[in-house]
Amino acid sequence: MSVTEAETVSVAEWLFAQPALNLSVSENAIEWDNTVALIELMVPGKAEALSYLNSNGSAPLRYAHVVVDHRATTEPYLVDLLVGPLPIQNGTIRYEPLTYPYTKSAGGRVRNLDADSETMSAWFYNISASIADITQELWGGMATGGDEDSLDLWGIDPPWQDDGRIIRWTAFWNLPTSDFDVETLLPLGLYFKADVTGRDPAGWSVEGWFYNGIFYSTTEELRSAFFSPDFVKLPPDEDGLWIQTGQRGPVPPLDTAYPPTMVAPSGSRFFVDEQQQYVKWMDFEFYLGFSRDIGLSLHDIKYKGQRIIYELSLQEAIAHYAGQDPMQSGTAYLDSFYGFGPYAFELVKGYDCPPHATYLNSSFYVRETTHTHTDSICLFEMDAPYPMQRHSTASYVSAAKNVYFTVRTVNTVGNYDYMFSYEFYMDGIIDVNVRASGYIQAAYFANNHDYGHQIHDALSGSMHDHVLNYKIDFDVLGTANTMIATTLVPATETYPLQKPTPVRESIASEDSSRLLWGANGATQYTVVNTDQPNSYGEPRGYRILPSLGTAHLTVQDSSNIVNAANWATHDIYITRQKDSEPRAAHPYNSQDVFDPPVDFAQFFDGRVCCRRIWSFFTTSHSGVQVMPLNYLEGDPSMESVHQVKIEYEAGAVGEVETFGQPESSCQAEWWGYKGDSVVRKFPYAPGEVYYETEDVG
Ligand SMILES: *[C@@H]1O[C@H](CO)[C@@H](O)[C@H](O)[C@H]1NC(C)=O
Ligand SMILES: *[C@@H]1O[C@H](CO)[C@@H](O)[C@H](O)[C@H]1NC(C)=O
Ligand SMILES: *[C@@H]1O[C@H](CO)[C@@H](O)[C@H](O)[C@H]1NC(C)=O
Ligand SMILES: *[C@@H]1O[C@H](CO)[C@@H](O)[C@H](O)[C@H]1NC(C)=O
Ligand SMILES: *[C@@H]1O[C@H](CO)[C@@H](O)[C@H](O)[C@H]1NC(C)=O
Ligand SMILES: [Cu+2]
Repeated sequence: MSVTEAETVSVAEWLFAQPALNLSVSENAIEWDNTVALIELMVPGKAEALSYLNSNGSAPLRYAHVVVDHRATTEPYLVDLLVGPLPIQNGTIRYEPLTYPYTKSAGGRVRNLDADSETMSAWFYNISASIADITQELWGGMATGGDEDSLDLWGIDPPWQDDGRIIRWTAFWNLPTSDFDVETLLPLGLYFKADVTGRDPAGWSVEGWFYNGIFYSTTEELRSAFFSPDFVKLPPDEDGLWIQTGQRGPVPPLDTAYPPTMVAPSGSRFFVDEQQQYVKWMDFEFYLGFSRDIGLSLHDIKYKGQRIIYELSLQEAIAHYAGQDPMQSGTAYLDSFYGFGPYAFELVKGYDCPPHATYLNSSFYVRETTHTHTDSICLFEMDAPYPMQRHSTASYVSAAKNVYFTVRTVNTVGNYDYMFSYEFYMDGIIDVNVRASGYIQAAYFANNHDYGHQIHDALSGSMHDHVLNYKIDFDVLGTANTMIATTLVPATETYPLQKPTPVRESIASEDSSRLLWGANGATQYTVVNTDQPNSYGEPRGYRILPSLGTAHLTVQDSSNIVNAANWATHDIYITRQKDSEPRAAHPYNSQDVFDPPVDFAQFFDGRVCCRRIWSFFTTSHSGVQVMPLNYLEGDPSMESVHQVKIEYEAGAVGEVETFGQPESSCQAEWWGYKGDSVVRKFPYAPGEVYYETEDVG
């Protein structure tokens, strides 16, 4: 799936030999040199790939996707290039701007607002150094960029981009005094606004300061207010035990005994081809992909030998903050800018994944090197703590195990750890869920009461949304899929009793395909293949539903992100599959929020949707499920040997059926099953306990 080591080496060599690119080696590069930011495999078009997968079509030509960080110019830009075909051969190899996947028409280019980050950082330190007397008096420290600093500076992301100006608000933070990564919990409540348009620091200017709800339009104004007798000084947030992890406080009863754990007595019951990145578990099989922008993705997911999903992948994650101060109200991280792939760190065995899990490595390209995160993807089976089905009667009880399979990776982007789990169930369900951990980015408490609860002496929990967007390219039994929305509505006209009537509607146009889950769970969204009915004539399909509470972005018409996250406004989007619309977002959308490389809103251009569709949905700290609907005939729980049927009568088990499951010391004991014990109360017979289970109706 990914580019091979030899391909990466040859592409890099060839790029460095192209005079027009004028590349410098990253290690020695300064802010005015061009560098290679990325070399990855270009994912081939779907039509080509399907022809290869389904018929005897030839393998799609391989191309590299390259990003060049073009800084040897007064208007620095990042440019996406297509390089190939691979392997490199004289005469055929060429590069061209990669433009077709993007809505922005700028030859694959987007401006780079971070080209001068080192100079800008030095310039910001000069500003904070100019008020060192104030920071000394407020917090006993300075931010100068030197080793003696106890304060740090960083600010909003993305910068404000109105009227062609680039405005950055920068905040003061206390540096941690321990080795704990707690800086995002140490805001100090002082901010400055700077116009940093262009590349020349001589043209940059401080536009004001903000402290305790008051805006000062110049440094002199801040200074004279600060040294006036009625200036209100607020306390700092400081590192301490209160934010450091580790055991403290009384140990709960029995906590030092080892907790229950799951074991795999027969070893792993799935197949992994590390070379092909191919996984097979029970009736599911698929391929894993991995990229800088989005980390892990799943491809060609088949169930019982037939493809149901061509691609299942994260598209983007946003963390949009809100608050009274300029840092909170100006922050809306678009995480693929930083990339998920580079932050898929090694997993903690027994904590991130159970002790019996299998691990895979992942790798990513950065600055002419390839880095490998060892054991950063885990795969494991779990026995759910509830059966798939059970039933009790007066003479027998039966139950079937609910064993499911998980592929997991954790990506720590800055202060946040996202745990991405893809779960596969024996009844055909696929559940995608995301959990978040790590340190929050908290707000300074002053005047933030309406936006969060106070959580420490000078700290406020910051109000923010996390919204994640996934692409599911459904291919249920082929590409001719239709999206059906079925809504239950109470009707009175044609029925003698008022009862809900399902109204079925197929989503025919992209104009009407931005959807919400619907009130009271009354709307069912289903992807069906009308050419593939089951034996009752019902089209076989998959239902899409939230598996935990989900939400779209609360903030409307955000001036921070403008058109950069138009994928976050609804719960589910249906669009026709097009090779020119492979992704809902682009890692550099934050660099030009008015005209980002991918403006997802432009995917909805009103053409009548043919019957090839794909869909997105958004979630927040939550999950989404796809579930077979009229897809299977019969009960998949009956296929597994991991069932039990215990026949019993009068307190004794007559027979235990285990359907050929292997003996194991881990197995529970069923011969003691008794059913109800009965004691007669009139006439009272406490010594004559007998066993009889019956329906007491
Ligand atoms: C090539 O890049 C260097 C900086 O690395 C720059 O000084 C030079 O002007 C560039 N040459 C061209 C032709 O753009
Ligand atoms: C596919 O191609 C292979 C090798 O060329 C050939 O042996 C096989 O019969 C072909 N199969 C079909 C279905 O055309
Ligand atoms: C391509 O051509 C150049 C110059 O003619 C030569 O130096 C180089 O070895 C050739 N590379 C390959 C892969 O054939
Ligand atoms: C920061 O201040 C120092 C000392 O005055 C000066 O030499 C340097 O150029 C300044 N840096 C920037 C980026 O303005
Ligand atoms: C992962 O990387 C480590 C260290 O390079 C290597 O020893 C191991 O074999 C790799 N594992 C797999 C599954 O490729
Ligand atoms: Cu959060």
